Amino acid sequence: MTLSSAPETASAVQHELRGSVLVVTIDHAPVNALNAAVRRGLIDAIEAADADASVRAVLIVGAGRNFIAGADIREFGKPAVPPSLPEVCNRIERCEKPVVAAIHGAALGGGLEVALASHYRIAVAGAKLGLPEVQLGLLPGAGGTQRSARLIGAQAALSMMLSGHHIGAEEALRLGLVDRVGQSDDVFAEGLAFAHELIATKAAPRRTKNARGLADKEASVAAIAAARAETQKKSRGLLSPLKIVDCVEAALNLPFDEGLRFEREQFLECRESPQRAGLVHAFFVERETQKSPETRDAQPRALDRIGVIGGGTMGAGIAVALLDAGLAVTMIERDEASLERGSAHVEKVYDALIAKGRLTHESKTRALQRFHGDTKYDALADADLVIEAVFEDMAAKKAVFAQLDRVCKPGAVLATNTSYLDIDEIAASISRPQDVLGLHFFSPANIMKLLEVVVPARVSADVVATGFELAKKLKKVAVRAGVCDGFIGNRMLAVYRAAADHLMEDGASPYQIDRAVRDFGFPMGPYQVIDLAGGDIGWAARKRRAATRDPNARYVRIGDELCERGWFGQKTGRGFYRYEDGARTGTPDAEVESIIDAERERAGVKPRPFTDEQIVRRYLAAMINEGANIVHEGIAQRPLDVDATLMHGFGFPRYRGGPMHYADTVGLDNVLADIRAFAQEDPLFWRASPLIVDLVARGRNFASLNQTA
Ligand code: 3H9
Repeated sequence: MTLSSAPETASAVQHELRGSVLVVTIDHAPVNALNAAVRRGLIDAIEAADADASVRAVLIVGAGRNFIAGADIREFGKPAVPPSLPEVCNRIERCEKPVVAAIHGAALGGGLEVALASHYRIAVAGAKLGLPEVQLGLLPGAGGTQRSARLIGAQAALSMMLSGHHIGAEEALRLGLVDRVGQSDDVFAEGLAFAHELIATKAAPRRTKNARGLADKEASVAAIAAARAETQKKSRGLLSPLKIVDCVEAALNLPFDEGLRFEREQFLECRESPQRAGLVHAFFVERETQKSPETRDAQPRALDRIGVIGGGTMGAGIAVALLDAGLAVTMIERDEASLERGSAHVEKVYDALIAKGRLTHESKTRALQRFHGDTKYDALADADLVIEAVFEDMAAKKAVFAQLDRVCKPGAVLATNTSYLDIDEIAASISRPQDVLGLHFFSPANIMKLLEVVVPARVSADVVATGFELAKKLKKVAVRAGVCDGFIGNRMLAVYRAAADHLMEDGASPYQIDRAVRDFGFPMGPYQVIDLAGGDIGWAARKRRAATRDPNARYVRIGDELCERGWFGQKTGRGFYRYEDGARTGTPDAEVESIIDAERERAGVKPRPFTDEQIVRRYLAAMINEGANIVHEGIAQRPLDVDATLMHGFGFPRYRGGPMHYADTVGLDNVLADIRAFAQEDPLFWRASPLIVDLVARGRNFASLNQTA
């Protein structure tokens, strides 16, 4: 059971006496975040409890689906309003009557800190307890580092805070984070019974600051040292993970109050940092992108039986993503041999997961029970949604859609996974254009979080809403995109890769470019990515576009030179890097450098040196400028949709919040000045986006365009 919400006019925290228990209910929809009103209300309630002799225990519960989801993230970056959360937690801990926190749903971050400051804790089934601050570039800043370590020991506390993962009620009981798990899911009844029991047994307040979880000093020192070594290796670009370790060390070595002061200083430093701003932006972006005019206005259609056309890498990856979400999948291939290959591809994805220990044979068997293959389109007569993933050729796609038009039931959603073809043209080729949608997955489709929901002109709103609903089922970040060559992500990729190629021909080596881009925070540089994906893919696209390319546009031939030698990257053992004996990490190749030298000479370029910073500035200016064009043309609804695309499909570091957020942090006027300076050399490539020019003229930034769609 969950407690029902009080009317909106009611205050964010109510308290009422139930016998001798003061029941304090936090009621601040949607997730009981600890904004100023809730903080004030909690202090008032505890003051009331201490002042009233008839109160013998206090029970804190949350209304709605959660206990408390944490500090109010929307307050960060704004002037602080007292009381602070540390003051609230300290006041709860000082209460002279026993305080029970009864937890259902989320008790996260500051929410768990309120529970830790309470004297007793009970959780019911479905509770999620965690300290996820690290995922927002923060650390628990209301005593959480000091109290959690004292309560459950250094190792368990570090593991919770460094991973940011939440745990369930049973696991919390095992760790000693809660005292008991409720017999039923009625959190109010369970909490009240616990409070009455404490009164009956004359239990005194039990303050977590006095808990003995760090008593084994040797074990604590070892846990801290191990966490520090591990964190130093893993937390590139992030500020808070090492500070979390420092705070737990402070919990071990300092008196409680000094530890709290130390934690506060570290917290404030993190809160004011750009990486916190980037990660909080990312948090909201991931939620905002799910909102589109269509999801607001229309209901999704049914989504149980799904068809996938094509069993290549993409089709198989999509099938696995669907199966993993519990959906039934029918794969169509043109003949038995192709179908067998397609099924084998699906199995291979699962076998790779089993080999890595991420999946059991039983789970694979269970998933494959929902998988069927067929060579006849008629097998899709019952499908609610079909995703076409055949090769990128307009005639082939139209042939598939003609079949779908013939066999699918009325109202079935017909989606294409094309990366760049004109979906309006595909839609116009059949009798039901209103049912045709783009669902653009990224490889590997069962892993990559991004799904571009591409919206053709004649599609009906409920079909678009169905695309978003599918993304939700697949736990993907859906971004609404308009129809154009490359949609949002690949269109931007083409431009910033061209900027990288220009840098390479002008004098930077591909190895320096990759390093500079990695040091910025991308997991890989552009040339490593080309080698991983296969250089032949881009080569084919370049050949396809050759006829329509502006003859005056700069064209760098280095990639073509490598492909002409059959150097397609990892799969051929050579690309921009050498991969000796099947190695997955490449080594620089002197021969590639001579090819680059020869191309520079052929193009009449006198090579010049670039610093890593200059490389990153050009790379990002190209990315930001094209992102702005995409927003300007309405292909992306808002700058935040571009941010989500780059963070979830193209490795843009989350802690930098995406290219558009990043542009705001460096200042749009600075980005514009860079673009104009680069345009001196190549005015055709570096044309400032009208959107940037307009925003700079009006003294505004991209964030000002990020209202809800
Ligand atoms: C912290 O606590 C710091 C302290 O240690 C120190 C302080 C001194 N604030 O996710 P949903 C909004 S840091 C404000 O779609 P679900 C969210 O934006 C915090 N708003 O629902 C959305 O708004 P909208 C540590 C918040 O059911 C709506 O609530 N805590 C907050 O799928 C529904 O959210 C965390 O990091 C917030 N804290 O999942 C927990 N949280 O409707 C962050 C959510 O306008 N939250 N909103 O789009 C979550 O993980 C999930 O929201 C939760 C619910 C699991 C709670």
